[in-house]
Amino acid sequence: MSTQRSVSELRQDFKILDQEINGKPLIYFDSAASTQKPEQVVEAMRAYYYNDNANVHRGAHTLGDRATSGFEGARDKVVHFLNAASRKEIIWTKGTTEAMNLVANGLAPRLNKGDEIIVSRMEHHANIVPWQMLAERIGAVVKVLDVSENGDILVEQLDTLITAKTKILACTHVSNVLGTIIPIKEIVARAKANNVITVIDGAQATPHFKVDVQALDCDFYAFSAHKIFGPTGIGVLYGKEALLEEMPPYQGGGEMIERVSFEGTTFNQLPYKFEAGTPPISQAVGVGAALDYLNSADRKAMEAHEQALLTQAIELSKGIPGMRLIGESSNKVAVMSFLIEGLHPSDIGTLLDQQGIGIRTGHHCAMPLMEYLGVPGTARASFAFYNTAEEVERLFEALAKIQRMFT
Ligand code: C6P
Repeated sequence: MSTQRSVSELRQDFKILDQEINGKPLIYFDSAASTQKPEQVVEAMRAYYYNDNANVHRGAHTLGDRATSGFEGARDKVVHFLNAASRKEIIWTKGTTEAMNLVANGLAPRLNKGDEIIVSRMEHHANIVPWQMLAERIGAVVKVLDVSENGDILVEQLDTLITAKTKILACTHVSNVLGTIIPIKEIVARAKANNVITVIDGAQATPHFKVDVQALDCDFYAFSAHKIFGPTGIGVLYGKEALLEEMPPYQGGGEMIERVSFEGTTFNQLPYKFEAGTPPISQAVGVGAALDYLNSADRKAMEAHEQALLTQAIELSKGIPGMRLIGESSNKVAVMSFLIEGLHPSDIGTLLDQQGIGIRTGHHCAMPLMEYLGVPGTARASFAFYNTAEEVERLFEALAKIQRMFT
């Protein structure tokens, strides 16, 4: 018999959810922007500061050793979480955004004028702008992989999009706007067949399902801890060892060096070559606790629960006159972008907040996708395993009321 706790038991670990906003019980439907943190994560970070705080890799003392083992132990947990081949392949970053900037910088020496970088139209700005900046620096060209009307990637387009000049393909695993799960394994296979390096944005995939970077066979994969129930200020770049070895450091300073002299500097081994300065130690401890938390839970049950919430929401949306869902792929995570005729998305957000319901509105840092969809923004409700069917019902009661009163 399984000893794993049910999703309703797990919700009790999220004390923040147990409060009123504007006189109504809080409903948090903005987990795609940042997830809430279970008590176990907050407690691990508190315990670190109360008992173990020191700098890492330096001190000839017990606290330094404890801090180092918490920090490096968390890295080992990430190795397991992503099924990386080695701890050398796991680089701590500030988050997905910094990871993408690090890769774009590191791959610069591989590119020549006129080379091509492919990005999809549904990317977050974090997986567009670093490539545009790189392209500008080198004189390379950014090409766009298109999206179908219901929000899927047009994978077959790669047959014509990839040319002899294509060097990099950067694509998200899950769209933060549409919720679509992209067939990354297939995309990577097509890229690999043409010697194209693949950089995958896992910011919205890692919170929802298990990822295996070796099975995907991608070259790089990034995620942010704050979206997987961990702290802000830290994230991960996974990279294949051979590629990381050949890449130049991203930033210079302490930690990332082997020997410094005014005649020249040599760099530390992986992964430290990419981790200049005192790293985010308490945050790494928090990541370790978040991964322990996920490992101790039944991820399949979490996934099934989220999917049930999504199905319920899609069904209820049919009862709201003028409500239009944005992103109707048959393969998606529990993210629901929508519009209601006659209402601006930001007004929907404000009116829902008055009912204690927190969603996100706007362009979701995906302006090119908004332009393609022909909308200035959307309202987005995103669900996590700690949400309930009653909360989804309350969302739709509130939307029905707003629709009646304001359109
Ligand atoms: N998306 C959202 O509300 P950072 O900020 O570095 O932790 O993550 C950036 C990022 C990159 N890729 C994807 C697919 C993302 O969804 C995000 C963050 C949040 O959708 C905040 S804009």
